[in-house]
Amino acid sequence: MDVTDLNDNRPIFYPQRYYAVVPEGAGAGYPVISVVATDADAGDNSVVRYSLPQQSGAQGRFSVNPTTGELSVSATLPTSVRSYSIQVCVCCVYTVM
Ligand SMILES: [Ca+2]
Repeated sequence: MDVTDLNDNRPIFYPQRYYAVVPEGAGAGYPVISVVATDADAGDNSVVRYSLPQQSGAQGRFSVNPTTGELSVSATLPTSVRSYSIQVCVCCVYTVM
């Protein structure tokens, strides 16, 4: 009998909030922080992808690497804005069957 892992766990961020300081004038490609979500499933069922939803607050100035979770600056930040609150989404690649 084969016991197959079901994709029954959603990935979760830990910690749920990250804080990072970006120096003024940081340009495109500046690595801000890496976020990590873990998924309790095994193998392919634990593969996650990161994304920035439209309402993430990133305002086109940040991007996230879908596979590594690295958030980086994608457009030079204006010095007038002192802080950003950005929401990163994580999803499991394989959906529950
Ligand atoms: Ca999963």
